Amino acid sequence: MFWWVLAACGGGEPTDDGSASLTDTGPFSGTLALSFQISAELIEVLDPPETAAGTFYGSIYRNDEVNSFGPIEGATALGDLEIVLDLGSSGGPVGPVLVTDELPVDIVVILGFLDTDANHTDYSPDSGDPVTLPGQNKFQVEADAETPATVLFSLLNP
Ligand SMILES: [Ca+2]
Repeated sequence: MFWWVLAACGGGEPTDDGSASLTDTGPFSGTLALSFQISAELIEVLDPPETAAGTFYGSIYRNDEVNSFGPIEGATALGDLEIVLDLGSSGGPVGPVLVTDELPVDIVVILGFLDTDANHTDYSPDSGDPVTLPGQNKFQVEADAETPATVLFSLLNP
């Protein structure tokens, strides 16, 4: 019910099996094992009948391509995420639900939204969709390791 997609414009090169590989990863790379969490307080203010369930649409960026508002102009995602989630009534954390493909050893930021009303048209959140904030979703990718990472929704898109 979920899959991992490398960004088509992420500097990858097609390989024989049709997948893509990062060209600037170098010899050191690692993965993140992603879990997801939303606060119970945020669940309470969701617009009924919406629940903390839906499809998460997001992207992974290098920390130096993100400011406190989001990706900077010209930022290139290391990869995109599309994951069906149900965080229940407690808000989780739920997971790990996905292990990413190899990422460069760097601090990365996961930005995205939970489309609780299943109405996205251009991979953008509309009013009331839970979103992740840059400052709370930075993760260090460790070399040759699968590092646990919990993505937190902490705001409803205004
Ligand atoms: Ca939506």
